[in-house]
Amino acid sequence: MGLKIIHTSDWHLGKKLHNIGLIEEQILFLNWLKDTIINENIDLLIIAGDIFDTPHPSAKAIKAYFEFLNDTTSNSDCLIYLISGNHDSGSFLEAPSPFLEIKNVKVIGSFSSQPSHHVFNISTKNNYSIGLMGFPYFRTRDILDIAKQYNKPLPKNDSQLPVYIIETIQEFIKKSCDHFKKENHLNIFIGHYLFGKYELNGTEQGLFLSGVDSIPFSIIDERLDYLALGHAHRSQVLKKDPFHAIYSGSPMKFRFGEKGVKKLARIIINPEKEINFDWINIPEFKPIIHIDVNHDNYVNKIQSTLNKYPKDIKAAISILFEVDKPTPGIADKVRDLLAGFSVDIVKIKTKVKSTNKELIPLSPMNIPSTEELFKLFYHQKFPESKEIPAEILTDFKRLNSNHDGDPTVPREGATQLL
Ligand SMILES: [Mn+2]
Repeated sequence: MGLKIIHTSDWHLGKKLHNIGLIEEQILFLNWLKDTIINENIDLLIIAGDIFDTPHPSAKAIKAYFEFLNDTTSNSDCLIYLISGNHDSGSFLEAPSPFLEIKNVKVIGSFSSQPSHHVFNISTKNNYSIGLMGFPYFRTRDILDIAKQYNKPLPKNDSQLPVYIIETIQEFIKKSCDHFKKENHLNIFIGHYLFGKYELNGTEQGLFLSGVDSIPFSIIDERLDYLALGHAHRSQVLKKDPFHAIYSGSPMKFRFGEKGVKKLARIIINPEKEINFDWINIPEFKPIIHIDVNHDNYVNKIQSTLNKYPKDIKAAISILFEVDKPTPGIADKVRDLLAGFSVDIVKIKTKVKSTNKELIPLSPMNIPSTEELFKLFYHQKFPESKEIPAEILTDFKRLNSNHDGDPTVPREGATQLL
């Protein structure tokens, strides 16, 4: 039998890719995760922060979250422990705790200076005892509060602050570990920070703790066996010995050009109490595809790229069209072509070959009108053309007048400006 744990993070429910909402695909992920937990008899699910993309998520995102928690715990014996990340509101996540705890869901949303607030010793149905330490995202002032409690005098100058902060975190983790039961088979730290040497995918905000941009592994208490980490969106093993330190990564791609397969981290403790770690690949519910094209290849390249994806999956598309000279109507041609596929068009941009000109010189004494600026910009971008094509200038004027008008009135008639 053994004991099975899944570790995930950075769901960012409710996130948008430019203007494209991703919640439908996020719900597909949640349903898949629920089925995986039920089918694989997972005993414990850990979510290491950034559940939502914003502190006050949409009703649709909140509903998806609660439905997942309810459906999963109603159809399995899985316990769920989660912490808040820097995108979450800790108090918002904690508010429904009286109901969530009935369903075996424990939220550690706020950072407390009391170690006991962060530590849980649990027994699973098959008699494994697990220690869990949940450290939600914290700010420098949270650590300074702890230092004050320990009567640690503040350093004399700011340059010593990073070491002071790190030492305080070390002491706090040590005191928290004192609350673990000795007979625990496994002690897990759940955190949402940058640790050790990590690789970012670019969608995370850097965390800077007064000059400390990452927490070194040297301060990790020897009683911890597994660091279930969130914040970096790329799945990665940072350390395997003497403890595991793993970023599960986000369950779906949020950026064009992001490579690799998205994963869940899985920990299995076998009946001999040995700890094993592996990955579970997550299906791609929303391909995020960027295609570079030109006049000669755009039809073939777009069709052959999109034909590789299953028809029932709605990909998000970005197209960069390289042209020799300004060509009105290209975006419409690309749109017509894409109409044959089930895709969300995030952006279609054109780039004129080899224009590498300097910025428009402007002086604060001589600020041109928006239309003059547009003409300057156009001539800089397309130096070979003498005049702006009438069609483009008309579109620009229409857009510009709409923009200057009432912003609540829908803009009509303007075709896509390239
Ligand atoms: Mn984060």
